[in-house]
Amino acid sequence: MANDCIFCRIVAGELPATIVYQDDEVTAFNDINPQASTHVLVIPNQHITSLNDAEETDPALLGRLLQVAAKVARDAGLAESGYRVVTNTGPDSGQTVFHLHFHVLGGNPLRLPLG
Ligand code: IU
Repeated sequence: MANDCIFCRIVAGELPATIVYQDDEVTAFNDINPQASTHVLVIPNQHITSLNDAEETDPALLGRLLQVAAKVARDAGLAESGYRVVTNTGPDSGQTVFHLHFHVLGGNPLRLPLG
């Protein structure tokens, strides 16, 4: 755990969040500033700064994050209507929290283009 990391503190239960899924490896919680009707963040419980660290990360954990993203979307009723899964990486992407997270967005038509 990184003591100065807000998402590590959410995983540890030290900061409040509406957690929609949690297991030994992964936590999912509602984004505090939702950009869609459903906006959930899916994060590893261990501190990983961003997708830039993917090559040093257990590939099974990376796969698990996407499985949980799909489960969260299904549980929110988005399997048929569709949803978007996004991870921002580094300054040009607008990443503001430096603990790897996948945004799961849906529940209304989503804007394009992405870039
Ligand atoms: P980004 O990809 O790093 O820009 O996304 C960070 C997200 O974390 C952003 O959507 C924030 O609203 C969200 N968030 C949160 O849900 N709870 C918090 O305490 C903080 C940020 I700080």
